[in-house]
Amino acid sequence: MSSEFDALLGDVGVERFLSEYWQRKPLLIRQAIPDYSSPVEPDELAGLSLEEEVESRIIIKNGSHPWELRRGPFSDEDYKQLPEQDWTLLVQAVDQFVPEVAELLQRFRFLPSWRVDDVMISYATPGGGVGPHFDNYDVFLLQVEGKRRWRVGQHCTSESALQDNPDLRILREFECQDEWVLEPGDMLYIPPGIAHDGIAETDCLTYSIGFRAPSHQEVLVHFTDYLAHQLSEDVRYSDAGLKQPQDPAAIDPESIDRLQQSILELVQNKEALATWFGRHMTEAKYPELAQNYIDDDADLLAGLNAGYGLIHNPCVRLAYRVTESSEIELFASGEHCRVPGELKALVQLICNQSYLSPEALEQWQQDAGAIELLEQLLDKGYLLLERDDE
Ligand SMILES: [Mn+2]
Repeated sequence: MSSEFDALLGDVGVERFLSEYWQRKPLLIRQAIPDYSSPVEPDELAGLSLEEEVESRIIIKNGSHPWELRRGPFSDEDYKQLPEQDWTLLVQAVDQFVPEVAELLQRFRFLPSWRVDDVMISYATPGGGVGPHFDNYDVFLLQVEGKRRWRVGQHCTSESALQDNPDLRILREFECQDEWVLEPGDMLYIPPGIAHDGIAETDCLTYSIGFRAPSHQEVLVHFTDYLAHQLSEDVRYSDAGLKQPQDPAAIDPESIDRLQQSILELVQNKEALATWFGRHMTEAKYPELAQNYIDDDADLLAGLNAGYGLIHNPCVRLAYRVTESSEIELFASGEHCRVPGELKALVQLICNQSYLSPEALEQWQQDAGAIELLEQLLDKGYLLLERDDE
């Protein structure tokens, strides 16, 4: 089966990428996106790192100590004091600040969009890098400007020995298994747990398209917390029919069985699990930022009539699911709402299209439920009125 996304993956294509490489092994794709021109120039990236709400770091290979980490926001003065080379600037979640960068994510829609974490952009001077390390997330490293040498190494776990560095998780050992020099347009996929090390050969700009996966620890803690909030205080441990214990001080296996039975019944609630998961996976990275976009005067119908469409708030993640009773649960920024199954096509449009034109929405304008849903999303600032040409 061919897919519109095949070109991004070179000769491998989507189907083979998913069966052989995704979460399994690295893949180098030469000219994955030829002629990609960065919507953000290095000086604009540095400009972003001066902003309070932007998460940025500078790593200097031989600073006050090896691999010195400095955290933003930075000042012009900070930049003046940097050495000639051997340093890198990393700016997190640029997709949330620059919609043209978010556009890049459209090319990765052969993967669940709720798995996307962010697009981090790094600028490096020759010799710059963050040291050999591994991540728990899948990442696609797109070389956008200049050249960077990437080496990939062994499989790592939380047991892997790290260097004695207060700030960065740099591996003590690196067993190089492959290495390539990436040029503009080339892309390298690295699965979780694979050691990698990228060193700039020239001034260079690299985009990291990162995917997130919750740890089991996170799932257990947050799902049970969500479940617990829905339970009333009067459902509790019960031992009606208790036999007189042989030793009143002993916790007997039957008591543990009762307890385990009630826990299993609680966590087996698949609908609650699905709702929690949708909320969790759409939680905003920077919830405060999303608020900045709210326009209290926005009027949906007037906007549509005036030729405005709707775009996603760049800080908001959206997803949906079909419930057991065939209703639709729409998730946005860690919240959810339920709408009738008839609105499925609208919800799909909302979640998948980065721009909803007035024409695309025309058929929904007579549907009170549809209008109510869109107005709700507009009021919350999850969708924004915008003209196509803006
Ligand atoms: Mn990495």
